[in-house]
Amino acid sequence: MRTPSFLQRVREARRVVVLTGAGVSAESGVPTFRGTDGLWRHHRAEDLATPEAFARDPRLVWEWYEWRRRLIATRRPNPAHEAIADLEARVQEFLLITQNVDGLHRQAGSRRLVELHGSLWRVRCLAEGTVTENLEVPLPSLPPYCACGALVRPDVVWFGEALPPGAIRQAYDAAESCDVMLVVGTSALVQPAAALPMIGKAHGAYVVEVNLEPTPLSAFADECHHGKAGEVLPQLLGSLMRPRSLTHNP
Ligand code: BV8
Repeated sequence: MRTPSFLQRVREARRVVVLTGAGVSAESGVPTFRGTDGLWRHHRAEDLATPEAFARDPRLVWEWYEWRRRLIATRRPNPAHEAIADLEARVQEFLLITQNVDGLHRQAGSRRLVELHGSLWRVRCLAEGTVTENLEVPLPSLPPYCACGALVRPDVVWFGEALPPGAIRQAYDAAESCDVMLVVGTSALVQPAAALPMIGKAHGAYVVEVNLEPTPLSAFADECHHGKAGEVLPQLLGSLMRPRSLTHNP
């Protein structure tokens, strides 16, 4: 008996989970974290995305976020984001877990999603802890302030900070109970997100990786598709979108 393909498994799956990283937004023109395009004014993202960097120089860190917000505001979701949003509509139980903070999945129509690392379109008051959506481009001042007069920070998870308990619990629960996990555009280096595919696999999920290059996950995945997510995903999921009668089951 031939091993069921990814498509057959998705068709038969009760619960599908998708985990994405910066690579899913690359074809929208958003720099990835560790790619050659990941530098800003010679700073590495990892050096700026920390509470220490913010405490030391909130203006510099906000200039980096302002630069990203301005860039992302001019970008649109690409076919990879759209294919994932289409998949959500066709699966009984679906969860998209994203490490990205750019908001492009939501723009593409994804609704059942967890933003593990927060969003750069939300800000959090350092005094009150209140979180508000902020789509202002450009920001009124750098660094921006709350109406109460205190500094605000981006509502994202920095290195060395704990992930929101609700978000990581939801992600672990989904990874432990899914039938298929599709991992797209992540170097699989950042924890605890990078552990999710292994948790899925340990609980019997069929794990498929779509990435430009091999990652530490590649050796463990059941299928690896190396290429651009905006090209691979529509091909991989495209026949799911057509009625069953029109597609030849490979
Ligand atoms: C925490 C928000 C504990 C900010 C980000 C072991 C266990 C636990 C923690 C650790 C551990 N080891 C180390 C740690 C600490 C650290 C960590 O993992 N460090 C790494 C660098 C080793 N983890 C943490 O600090 C986490 N916190 O563990 O807290 C704790 C507990 C209790 C109390 C206190 C503390 C917090 C991690 C979250 C950090 N915040 N972002 C912001 O964005 O401004 S992470 C950042 O990296 C982004 O979110 C990004 O999405 C994420 C992961 O990177 P990728 O998405 O994978 O992006 P990358 O550029 O690396 O790769 C892109 C891939 O796409 C590449 O493979 C490329 O080939 C591919 N690609 C490119 N183009 C395409 C493509 N693929 C397809 N198509 C294309 N077109």
